[in-house]
Amino acid sequence: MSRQTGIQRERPLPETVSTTLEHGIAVILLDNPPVNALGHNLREPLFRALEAARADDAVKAIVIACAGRTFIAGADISEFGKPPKAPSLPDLIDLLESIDKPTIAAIHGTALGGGLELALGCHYRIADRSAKIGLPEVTLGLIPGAGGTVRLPRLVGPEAALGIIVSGKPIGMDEAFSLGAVDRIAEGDLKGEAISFALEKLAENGPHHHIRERSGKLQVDDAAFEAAIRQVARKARGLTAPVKAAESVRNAVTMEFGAALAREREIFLERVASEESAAQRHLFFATREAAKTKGVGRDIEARPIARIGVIGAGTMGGGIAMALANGGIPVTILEMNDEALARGLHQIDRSYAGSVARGSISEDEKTARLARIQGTTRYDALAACDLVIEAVFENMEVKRQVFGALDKVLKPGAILATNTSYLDVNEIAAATARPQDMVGLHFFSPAHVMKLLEIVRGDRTAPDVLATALALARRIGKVPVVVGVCNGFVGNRMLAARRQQNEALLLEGATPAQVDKVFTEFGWPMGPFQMADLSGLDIAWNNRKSLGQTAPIADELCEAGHFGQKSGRGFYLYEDGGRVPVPDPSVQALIERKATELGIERRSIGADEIIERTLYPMINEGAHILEEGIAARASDIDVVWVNGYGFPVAKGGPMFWAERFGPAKIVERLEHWYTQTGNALFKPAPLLRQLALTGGGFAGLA
Ligand code: 3H9
Repeated sequence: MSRQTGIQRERPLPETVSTTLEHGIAVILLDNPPVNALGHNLREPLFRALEAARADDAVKAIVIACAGRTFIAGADISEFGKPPKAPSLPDLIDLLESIDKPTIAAIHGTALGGGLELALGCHYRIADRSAKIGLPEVTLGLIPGAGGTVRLPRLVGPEAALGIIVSGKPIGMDEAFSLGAVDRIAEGDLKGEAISFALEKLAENGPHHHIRERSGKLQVDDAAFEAAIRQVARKARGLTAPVKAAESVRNAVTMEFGAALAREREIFLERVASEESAAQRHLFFATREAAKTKGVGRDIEARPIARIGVIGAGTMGGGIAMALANGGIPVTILEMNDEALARGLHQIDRSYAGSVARGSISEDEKTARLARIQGTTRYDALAACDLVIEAVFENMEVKRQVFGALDKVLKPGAILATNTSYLDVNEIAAATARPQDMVGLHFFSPAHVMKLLEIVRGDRTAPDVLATALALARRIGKVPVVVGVCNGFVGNRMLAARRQQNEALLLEGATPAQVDKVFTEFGWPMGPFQMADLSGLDIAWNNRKSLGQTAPIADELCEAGHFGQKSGRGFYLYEDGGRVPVPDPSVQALIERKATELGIERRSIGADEIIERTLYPMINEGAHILEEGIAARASDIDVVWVNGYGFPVAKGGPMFWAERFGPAKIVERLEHWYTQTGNALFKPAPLLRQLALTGGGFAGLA
């Protein structure tokens, strides 16, 4: 029998929270779609429901459960940075901890961030076998702010808590149960089992301890724990949140409960106000927005994809095949002849063997992934594929031939995709009788590692083809951004603008090490010359030759056999086959000689100038891309750069950074360089000018 509690009858609760009473157990059900985020609209009625249940003598125990697809996925991220509204999440947890009746969180889906913290305010946790729990706050530039860093160590031990908190990665139920984070795994009806669990606990007649009263697990091996904390700082890559989160976990061990909690709150509020967190929160929403595309609503159904063909088993084709196989999709990979095919398959095998050796996958997983990849040298073997991705040489004629051949063998409705990184997708589509089925799928190398997938929408690409590409990206764990057709699309087009001044800076007085240092100090993982050495100078050289372009310094380096890391010399010297770049006097001599030959007088170049001549043109190009509608939103550009090119996460992407840094300052310096050089690269884009005048953000202009 279930009945509404008396208190609820007197004053009906808002829709997000309802309470029912079953066998003396109050089940407080939260229903705040889509993910039960703990916004004020949920906190306030939940507070009242808990107070009511605490006061109601008919209530012997309390179960907190959620409707919909998941338990609480955390605080409502969109509320951060706005004036706080009571009750806060810590208020709610304080209230929970004032309740002596057994309180039980019934978890399904994902209990994340504030959701898990609320569950840690309960005496007990029961969870569905498929549930996950975690504290992902560091991925938003935050630390848990409602007791996560203080309570979790008491529940699972400081070392395990540290790992969960600084990685931000959710854990599954086997691990959660063995650590003691959940008390029971439900195998069937979660709500029913939670009520039975509550009745069991009542029958045991207590005592029921809140986590704040438990300290048995707080002992640590000091040296090992401190070493683990130092390791966090080393791996943080310039991000503050993981370091601060680790500090807070240490406080949980060294400070008394209340003091540690108060300090956690202080750090949390500092983090909420930080630029780093603003940038990461921006990226959270930007990533989700990027997956939404005009004309591709929920009503557009994706085409079914059971097998995918990949043309070309080189670095790119092999990487794409692995990305698909890793996502569980059977792949047929086509090469021109048996020898090239064997070479490609061998490379895939070696790459997986490397993953096994590093411990990132098991031998069984390697076998399973390899079993999903079949090789062929015959186009008709692709007849059963639902999608074929071409990853052959970047030459329009070659591509047109490939798609002409595919057109003949593929079934109606199969999708044709090109991995071209700059060619005109519309022109390739014109080589087929089905341009509506054609799309660009631009993966980034190494394709099985890099998260970004630029989905290039041709003039005639059908909406359900785009829906399929978006669904595929999700299935294989990529971050998709839909872009329009232009040379280089979003990423490579802006990269070309960023690169244009590199050699000029060297000729005018900078050194490769100086330029690279400015980049790494900005937060990039490496600078452009280290990057060139890593990817191989010969590749760009061949590209230049095929396009009739030259680069005075890089061309001569290549002629002298400086191909980068692989040859031990590039813009830098790499001693004993190592990867540490050492400035090379012979390269410096070459730069100086070239400057003299070209009549350029060398001078001292500062960090600001390097930023102004590399980063600003790239932002300017981003503004042109927006003007032309190649990207739908400035935030899409940010998603491209963070996921495909290593733009520092802490700065939120080039367009977000530009908005925060000051468009007026950027326009002023672009104008300066335009006047100095007459180079169109520096001519401020009208949209950027407009932003400089009006302030606000790119989104407001659109
Ligand atoms: C925190 O808790 C701080 C506390 O320690 C302290 C507080 C004092 N807020 O991802 P999806 C939206 S920090 C607001 O596509 P999925 C999302 O934007 C928080 N909105 O679904 C999207 O909206 P739309 C710690 C949120 O099934 C829609 O929900 N928690 C939030 O692929 C669907 O999202 C986290 O960091 C939120 N918290 O994945 C968890 N979460 O449809 C963040 C989602 O308009 N969330 N939205 O585009 C996630 O990781 C995933 O959303 C989840 C579901 C795994 C839950």
